[in-house]
Amino acid sequence: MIAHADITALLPGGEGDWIVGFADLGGLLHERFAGHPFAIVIGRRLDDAIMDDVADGPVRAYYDHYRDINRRLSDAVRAVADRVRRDGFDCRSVEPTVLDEQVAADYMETMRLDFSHKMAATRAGLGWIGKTDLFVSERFGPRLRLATVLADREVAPAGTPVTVSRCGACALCVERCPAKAATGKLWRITVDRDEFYDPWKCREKCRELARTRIGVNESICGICVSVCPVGRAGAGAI
Ligand code: B12
Ligand code: SF4
Ligand code: SF4
Repeated sequence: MIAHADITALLPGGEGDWIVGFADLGGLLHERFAGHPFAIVIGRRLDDAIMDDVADGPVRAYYDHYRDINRRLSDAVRAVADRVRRDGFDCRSVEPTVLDEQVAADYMETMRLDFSHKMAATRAGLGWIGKTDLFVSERFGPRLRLATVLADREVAPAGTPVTVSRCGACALCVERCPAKAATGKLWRITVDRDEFYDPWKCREKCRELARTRIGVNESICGICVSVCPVGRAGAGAI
C-alpha cells in the first residue's frame, strides 16, 4: 500500500493545488485497460482569475493555461507512475487529453474515448457529474483538469464512490451554455451522457468560439466551467 501523502508529496506545491483519489474500476474498463483496474486519479486546479474571465467565452490566457496544466498533469502522472512502479506495481498512465489524430476512427460518431477520467474521479469519491457533463469536485468545483495512473493491484483503499449528482436545483451551466447542449436532467450512474448532454452540439460551439475568439482550431470553450458556483473563490454554496 502507498499512502495518500506519498502521492501528494510528488506534486509541485502539494495539496494546495491538487486533489488525489483512489478507485477500483474493476468491471468498468475497456479491455485495453482491464489488466490495470486500480486507479490513482489526479486533479490539478485551474486558476480562478483566468477562469472568471471565461464566463463569456474562451480567452487566450485560458488556452495557454489549459496547455500548461496539461503539461503539469503529464509530468505528475509520470512521477506518480514511477513511484508506484518502485513498489513493484505494474502500471500505466492515462494522459489528460489526446489529439484528434490519436483517437479511434469512429470518434466523431461516438465522441467517446476508451477511458473516462471523470468516471475514475466519481469512483474515487472526489465529486459528481454536473448538468453539462463536467466533473464537479468538492474542493475546486469543475475548475480542474484530470489525469489517471492505473495499476494492476490495489495501491491504497478506494474512496466511497459518488453515484448521484449533487447539483440540486442549480442550472446555471445549462442556462449559460451557448450551444444549448444540456437538457437539465440530473446525472446518476445509470444515466448515460447522451441522455442529458449533446457532445456534438458542444464540440461544434467550442470550435466556433475558439476559432473566432482566439484563432485556434481546437475544442475550447469553458463557459460551463467558469459559471459553476461550486468551488469558485468567494461563491456561496448551491
Ligand atoms: C471527448 C472529450 C470531449 C468532447 C466530448 C465531451 C464529453 N463531455 O463527453 C468535447 C470535444 C465536446 C469536449 C469538450 C470539453 N472538454 Co473534454 N474531453 C474529452 C475526453 C478526451 C474524453 C471524454 C469521453 O470519452 N467522454 C465519454 C463519456 C461517456 O464519458 P465522460 O463524459 O467522461 O463521463 C461519463 C462517465 O464518466 C459517466 N460516469 C461517471 N461516473 C460513472 C460511474 C459509473 C459506475 C458509470 C457506469 C459511469 C460513470 O458519467 C459521465 C456521463 O455519462 C476527456 C478526457 C478523458 N479521457 O476523459 C476530456 C475532458 C472530459 N474534457 C474536459 C474539458 C475541460 C472540456 C471543455 C471545457 C473544453 C475546454 N477545455 O475548454 C469542454 C467541456 C464539455 C463538457 N461540458 O463536458 C475535461 C473535464 C474536466 C471536468 N471538470 O469535468 C476532461 C476530463 C479533460 C481533462 N483531462 O481534464 N471534450
Ligand atoms: S463547453 Fe461551452 S458549449 Fe460545451 S457545454 Fe460547456 S458552455 Fe456549452
Ligand atoms: S453550474 Fe450548477 S448545475 Fe451546473 S454543474 Fe455547477 S452546480 Fe451543477
